[in-house]
Amino acid sequence: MSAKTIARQCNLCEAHCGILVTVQDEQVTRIEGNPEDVLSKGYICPKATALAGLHEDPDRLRTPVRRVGAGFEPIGWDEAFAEIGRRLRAVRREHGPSAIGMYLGNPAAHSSSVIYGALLRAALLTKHFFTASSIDQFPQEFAAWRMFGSNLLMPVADIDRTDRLVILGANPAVSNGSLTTMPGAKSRIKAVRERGGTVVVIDPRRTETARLADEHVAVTPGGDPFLLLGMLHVLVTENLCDERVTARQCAGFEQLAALVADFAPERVAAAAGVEAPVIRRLAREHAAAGSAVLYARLGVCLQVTGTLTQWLVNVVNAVTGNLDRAGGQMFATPPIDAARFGKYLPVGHGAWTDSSGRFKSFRSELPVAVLGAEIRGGAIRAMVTYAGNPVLSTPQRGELDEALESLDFYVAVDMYVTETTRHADIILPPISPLEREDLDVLLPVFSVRNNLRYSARVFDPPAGGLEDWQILARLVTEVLPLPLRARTTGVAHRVFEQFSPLRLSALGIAAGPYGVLRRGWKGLTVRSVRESAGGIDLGPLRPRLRELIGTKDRRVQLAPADFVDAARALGADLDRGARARAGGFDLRLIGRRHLRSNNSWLHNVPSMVKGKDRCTALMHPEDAAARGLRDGQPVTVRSQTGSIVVPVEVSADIRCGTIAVPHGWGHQEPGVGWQVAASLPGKNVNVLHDPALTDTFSGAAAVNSTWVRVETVSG
Ligand SMILES: Nc1nc2c(c(=O)[nH]1)N[C@H]1C(S)=C(S)[C@@H](COP(=O)(O)OP(=O)(O)OC[C@H]3O[C@@H](n4cnc5c(=O)[nH]c(N)nc54)[C@H](O)[C@@H]3O)O[C@H]1N2
Ligand SMILES: Nc1nc2c(c(=O)[nH]1)N[C@H]1C(S)=C(S)[C@@H](COP(=O)(O)OP(=O)(O)OC[C@H]3O[C@@H](n4cnc5c(=O)[nH]c(N)nc54)[C@H](O)[C@@H]3O)O[C@H]1N2
Ligand code: SF4
Ligand SMILES: [Mo]
Repeated sequence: MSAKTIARQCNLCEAHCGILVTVQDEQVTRIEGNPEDVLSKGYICPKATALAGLHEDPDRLRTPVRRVGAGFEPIGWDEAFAEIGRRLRAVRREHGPSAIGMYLGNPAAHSSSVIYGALLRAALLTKHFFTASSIDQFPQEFAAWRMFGSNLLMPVADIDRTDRLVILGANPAVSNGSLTTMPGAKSRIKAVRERGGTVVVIDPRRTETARLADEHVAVTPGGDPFLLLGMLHVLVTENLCDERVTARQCAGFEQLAALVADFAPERVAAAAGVEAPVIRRLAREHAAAGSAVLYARLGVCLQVTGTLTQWLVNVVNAVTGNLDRAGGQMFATPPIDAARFGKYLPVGHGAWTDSSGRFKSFRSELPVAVLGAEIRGGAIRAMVTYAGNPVLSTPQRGELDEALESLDFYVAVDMYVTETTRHADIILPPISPLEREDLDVLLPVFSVRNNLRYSARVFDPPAGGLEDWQILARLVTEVLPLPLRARTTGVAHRVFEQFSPLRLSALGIAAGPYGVLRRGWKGLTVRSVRESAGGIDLGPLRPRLRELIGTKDRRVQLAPADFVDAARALGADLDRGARARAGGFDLRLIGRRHLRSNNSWLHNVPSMVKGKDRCTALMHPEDAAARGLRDGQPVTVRSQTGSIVVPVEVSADIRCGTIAVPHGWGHQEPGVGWQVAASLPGKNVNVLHDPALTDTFSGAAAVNSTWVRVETVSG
């Protein structure tokens, strides 16, 4: 048969790079970047080729399976749904709706099937809803909600036009950007310098991104809020703020000025781990640049001070006049303009709490760090997980395995028997990514250019194969209080089939800013996107804060009172450090991502794991020498919560006093279905992180804050 080439996107991470997939005799023979793609312009990372590996992977589930003893056996879809419905309804009847918990993982957000995830969540009416957001961008949402009046208003760094890019706690050269979706981040960063701009990276590690920068500032882990308060002190006391813009756009400048008065660089330098003259210079240069943007992500988000730091990042941008202008922090105008309605959606902070009463719900969710505790305490009796692997991805003191095992019933929507889903009674697998067609309607909200792109199917779905949204729709019909007839005759099911995510998206686009309802026959349609193999470019980001802002006075809140109080109380984190060191925990543990790894789930594709062991503890030569450690030697990394044994990797790229271990490893558990992953298991770093240690405001897990010690392995 002759070869054919199909244009679509790689949906493994947020970048959603355009790819060209060549197929011959039902085999993928080539995956390459699509030069016509309006956002990625031909760039792909090595993970794109993993799509072929996933498609062909013999370990990938192709039919529903039911647990029997220690293993799983295939069952039919109808039988599976009937059983799931019976069991979930029984739990709800006996213990109420909140006894069914739901966890929605990261890949869910990379396909429009997520609409049905939200619908299932609504149908379950449970208070026990969790997502990977609470070990990801929760602090950014919280800061956005308080400053701009909507959690959806997380600003994007306008990297393609800025004169000064300052990155803290992000490594886009590896991650390709998150909540500033920037495929080909390396070229974009290089381009800032090529056009005469400056790039600074603030990170305890000299990362792949730092290597591309003019300057690397090796902040101490958790030191960022001190650094930013010091910068704000300089901006305010040296009159470097853009008064005209601040007066027009913002409220609370006086309170902010009063707060930062106490944070002179000389006072915060030690806590930040950055010398005072550097802090002063960073502030002056940010103010002096034609345009400048501070861009921050996971390294500062997943901290006790996550919300606080994100607030200060936004404040630095706002007071220097860099909010809502080209080259600064901006808001996209996506084809489905969810952010416009964000201000009308209540965030409902604290509408309910976890059983301990300590953790408040935020936009109808509880922080995932309490998941294990809620199950063990009996508040959750059944679980639904969709595209998530919380056993490896979240800190649970290593107790989630036992907790999941203790459930009355657990159903997982996933295509692998993972460390998490191995505890399920039934696993429902969607078809392979290459068998799906999709429209990327979520991520344009955070893209560096406005765009709309379409993914064509590479292969026809196999007979009887279902997409995620179809599986989730069936689960909705099983848990809704429908008359039995509606379920058994499939009426409800046929109704849902009329409302596929693609159709719903088409409606959203028609009603959106570029759609036919606004623009008439020239408007953007799904058909026009389908016909353009690289998607449709909808132009650079445009100023639009006035239209979006949802605060009462329609101004950016520079100084929410509780944030100001928390900033004044910042010393507490230093106290925690002093106590930890007194207890013999003398190193700070941070995370690390690799270009060939994607959270917990690409380790079963051989080309993604070949080469040397990547689950290592990166350590500075001085720290290694002080402990008598050699490169490659296995060491015990111990925290107050747990311990793991991994090889040490000695490198001057990391700040003294800090070690970095990647997450998503630890595939050695019995019964997991991914055999390649199980043969190179690595260790689960999240057993070292204390689930009780969370961002003060949002409850997000603070996994870049953990005090550890490193010892030679005894015996
Ligand atoms: N290859 C690859 N790409 C990915 C992923 C992946 O797993 N692999 N995951 C995707 C997902 S889900 C996300 S959310 C994004 C994440 O995207 P990023 O946030 O860009 O990714 P990280 O590598 O976690 O970057 C965090 C950085 O913060 C630094 N850091 C740690 N602690 C501190 C601190 O206290 N202060 C400062 N200033 N820096 C600190 C770390 O050294 C690290 O360089 O990446 C996405 N892309
Ligand atoms: N210590 C530490 N922990 C971290 C982080 C960190 O930096 N440090 N990063 C955190 C971040 S940013 C994130 S986003 C989370 C991720 O946390 P999770 O979302 O819980 O975990 P993933 O590893 O992304 O697991 C994804 C699962 O979904 C399945 N899957 C993949 N694609 C699909 C699909 O299309 N449909 C279905 N139904 N299933 C699919 C995979 O088989 C896998 O089991 O991890 C977090 N954990
Ligand atoms: S950066 Fe890599 S994994 Fe992410 S979408 Fe692009 S090709 Fe796929
Ligand atoms: Mo993430």
